[in-house]
Amino acid sequence: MMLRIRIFEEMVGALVTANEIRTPCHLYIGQEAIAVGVCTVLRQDDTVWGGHRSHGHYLAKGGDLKAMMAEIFGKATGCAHGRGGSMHLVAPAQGIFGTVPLVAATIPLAVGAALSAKLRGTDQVAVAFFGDGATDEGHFHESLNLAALYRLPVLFVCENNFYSTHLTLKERRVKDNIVESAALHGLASLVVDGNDVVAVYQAASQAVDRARAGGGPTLLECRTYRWRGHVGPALDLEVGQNRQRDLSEWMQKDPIMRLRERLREEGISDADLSEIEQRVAAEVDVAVSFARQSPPPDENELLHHVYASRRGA
Ligand SMILES: Cc1ncc(C[n+]2csc(CCOP(=O)(O)OP(=O)(O)O)c2C)c(N)n1
Ligand SMILES: [Mg+2]
Repeated sequence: MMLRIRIFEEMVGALVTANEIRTPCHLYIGQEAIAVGVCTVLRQDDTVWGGHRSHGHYLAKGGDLKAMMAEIFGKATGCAHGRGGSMHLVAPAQGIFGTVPLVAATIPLAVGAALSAKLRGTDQVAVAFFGDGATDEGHFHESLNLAALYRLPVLFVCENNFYSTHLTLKERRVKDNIVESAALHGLASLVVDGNDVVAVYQAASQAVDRARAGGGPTLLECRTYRWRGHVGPALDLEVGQNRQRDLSEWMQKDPIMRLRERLREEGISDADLSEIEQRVAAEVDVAVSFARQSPPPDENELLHHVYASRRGA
C-alpha cells in the first residue's frame, strides 16, 4: 500500500510537470507509513477524515485508485464526479466522508462522526488526519476537549512534518510540544516515529482498541517529513537554509526502504518485492489511461452534486 501511494503520487507529480494535471496537488511522498499504519487497523465501517494532502489516506482506507486519478484529471468518472480535484476526495462506502483543504476543518467532523457512533451504540471509530499546521487552529483544541469530555471513539492523527506551507514549526511555536495538548485536555496520547509503518500500526492498534472499548480518544503525533514542496512535485530546496540538510537526513529514513529491509530480513525475496512494485506501476498506468479517456463533467450538470439535500439538484 505504501508503494501504491508512492508510485501513484510520482505519476501525479510527473503529470503536473507535463501540465496535463491542472488541479493543485499536495504530495504525500515520504509520509506513507502514517496513512498505511493507521488504516490497516481500521474496519471498512470506520470513518476517516483528511485535508489537502490526502491521496494516501484515501488509498489506504480502500478508496478506488482509478476514481481518484480521474478526479485529479477533473473527469466525470472521478470520485467526486470531477468537481473536487485532488483536495476533495470522497468514498462513503469505504468510510471516506471527505477530505477538505480548509486547514483543521475535518477535525470537528471526525468528532461528530464519533459522537454519532456513540449515540447509535455502534463500536465504529473515527479518525482525523491533519498536519502540525492544523494544531495552530482553535477548533483543534475545541475538538480535543469535547472528545475527551464525552469519551468519544476518535483518533486524532497529527502528521507532524514540521511545516505549514513554508513556515517551520519553530517559526510558529515556542515549543515542539504538540502532543502536550492531549494532557491539557485530558486524553491519552502517543508520539511515534511516523516513518516506521510497524510502529504506527502498533500505536494505532492501541488507540483504536481503547476507542472501541469505550476508553475514549487518543492524540497520536506521528513525526515525519514531506519530501516535496507544499504543493506540486518540486523538492522545495529554496525554502530555508536547513531544508536541504533535513530532507537528505529524512530521505535516509524512507518508510518504504525501511520496510523493504525489514521484509528482506524476514525472508521475502527481492523478486517478490519487485513483483509488487511492477504490479502497482501497472495499476497506476491503467488509471492514467482510464482518466485520460473519461469524459469531462457535462456542462448541463455542473450544478448537480453541489448540495446533498435534493437529488440531482
Ligand atoms: C483555515 C485555513 N487557513 C490557511 C490555509 C492555507 N493553507 C493551506 S495548507 C496550509 C498548511 C497546512 O500545514 P499542515 O497542517 O502542517 O499540513 P501539511 O501541508 O504540512 O501537510 C495552509 C496554511 C487554509 N487552506 N485553510
Ligand atoms: Mg505540516
